[in-house]
Amino acid sequence: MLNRLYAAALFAVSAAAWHAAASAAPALQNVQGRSHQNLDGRWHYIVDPYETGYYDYRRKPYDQSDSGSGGFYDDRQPKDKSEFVEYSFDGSPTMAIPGDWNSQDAKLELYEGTVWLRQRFDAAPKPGKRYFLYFGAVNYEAHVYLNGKKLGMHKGGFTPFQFEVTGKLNEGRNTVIVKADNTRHADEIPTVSTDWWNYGGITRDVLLAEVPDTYIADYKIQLAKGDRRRIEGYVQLDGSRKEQEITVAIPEANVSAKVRTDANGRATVRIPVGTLRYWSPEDPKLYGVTIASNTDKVADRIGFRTIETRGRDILLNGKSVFLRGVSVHEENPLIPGRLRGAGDMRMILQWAKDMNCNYVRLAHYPHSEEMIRLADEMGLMVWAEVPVYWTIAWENPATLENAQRQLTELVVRDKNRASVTVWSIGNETPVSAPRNAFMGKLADTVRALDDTRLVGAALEVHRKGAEITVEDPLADKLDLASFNEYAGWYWASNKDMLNFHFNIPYDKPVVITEFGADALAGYHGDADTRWSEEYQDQLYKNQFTMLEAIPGLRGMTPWVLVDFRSPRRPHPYYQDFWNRKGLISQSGKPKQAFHTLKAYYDRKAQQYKSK
Ligand code: GCB
Repeated sequence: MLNRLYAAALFAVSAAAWHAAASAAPALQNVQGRSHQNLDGRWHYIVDPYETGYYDYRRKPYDQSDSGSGGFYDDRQPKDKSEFVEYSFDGSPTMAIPGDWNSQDAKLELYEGTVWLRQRFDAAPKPGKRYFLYFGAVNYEAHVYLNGKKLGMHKGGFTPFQFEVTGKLNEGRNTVIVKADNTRHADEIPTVSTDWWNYGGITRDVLLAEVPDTYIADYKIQLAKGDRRRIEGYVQLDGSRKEQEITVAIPEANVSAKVRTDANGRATVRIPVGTLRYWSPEDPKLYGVTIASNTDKVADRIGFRTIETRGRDILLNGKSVFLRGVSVHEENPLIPGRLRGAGDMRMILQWAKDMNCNYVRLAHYPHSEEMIRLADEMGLMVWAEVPVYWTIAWENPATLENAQRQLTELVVRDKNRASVTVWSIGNETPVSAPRNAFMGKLADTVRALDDTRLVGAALEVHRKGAEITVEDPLADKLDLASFNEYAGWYWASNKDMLNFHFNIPYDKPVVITEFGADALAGYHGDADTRWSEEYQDQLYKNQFTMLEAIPGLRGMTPWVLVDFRSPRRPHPYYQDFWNRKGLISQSGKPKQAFHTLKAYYDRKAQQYKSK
């Protein structure tokens, strides 16, 4: 039901396309703010490289045939000593969920394939309530079964999804089984080639959410585009009582407004407001907001700010701002694996703040909702991105639909977060007619979903003799002239990079989405010694010299905050399967360039304060 609602409202992704890549519905807004039961904890798992638990020996999926049992989702126990069952979750090892499998079992470190995971929980479903089984993220393809019956599937490793399980829950014990498969495919999003670890499994929370029969499925409460005196958005109900009066209240701002939902359960929200304490990195003010219908009520903490461009300026709440940023992967260098909770996330974001950052690029895929909420709270603007990375299957319509759906799931989830200032539609996608068409559609999709943020993409540079430029028709569809450039590392070196200069032919704010150099922490040499801290440090200094000469320079997110694991980085001494472009080492120690970037950002902060 909700699925169809979204498909209708979200125009760009047809219902059929949504079903092709996912039978799951887009997730409930603010799931943590609802009554829920947490299904995290230790889940039993079975590694299934040949997918024996999914296909019969004629390679027919058990869950699509009547051929009976065999599928691991049955969680079968032999009824007597003569029954033949070849698997068992009982007695199989357990892993912590949320958590990637690669870091929890040595034999899974580089594993790409299927793992079955089982959790049991007790439920006491109440009449008049609806229930949703919610997954924060499963990488990459998830098939979900409840009490032996398939609920559906979802593709995409970084966005939430849910299944309605009203009427499907047992009173008492229930069993949820997930077939998670992180195999890379050329026509998926991302594609086979990336520069990060392909962590598999259930990497974010699993919840059983309980809502009333007619409930607040979604809402957007934000300042209108470019207008600090008006809150604009919508409330969407789902259920049998579609037409209701809704109260949107922000007590601290003396706001209490009533709107009525229509026959589709939708109400447009337009509320004039007085001067608010606008959210900014210096004052990350969040207001308590409640949305109440006759049947449901949900509370959130929301910041209000505007973000716009004017010519080459970026304006936050109408004031010129410089994006003092850094790029971040969702990985903990200290405890292997994906970030698992608020503690990990706070550590990473605090490291960025220690460099005097006011902005982070959460590369190259949607980070968790918790991370974005922390950025809201800690005062960091966010560039949020989908994993449309390098060369994907531009001409495959299913790949486009998948990218649109992942982008939609990201925007649906994070549209109420003040910290999100830029939606990024991809990274280093090479110019060609099919790619331009594909990326153009993604830009249209994101603009139609949300017009209150900037739209960016990490473009590539082109060199013409000593000139570094960007020649990309996609730039016309973006708000920022944003690009990656590896002067001094992948081309040129500290010795000669200053012979190059930038010529950026767009009347837009220039934001450098990446530059950087690898440095093995503790390895010292002179500024010409590759892999040394001195090389990286000098490269940053040279970059500042070059970048400061760009008239529209308004920000940067050097690559990258912390060393991160990558299978494409095999050098035995310098890399050892780590990308060493971190400003902080794998053990959490700042490298020289960390201090250099901090000093530069301190100057920038002063410069913009006096504007
Ligand atoms: C890039 C990519 C990033 C890589 C980085 C590198 O351009 O966007 O994902 O990790 O370069 O280190 O080469």
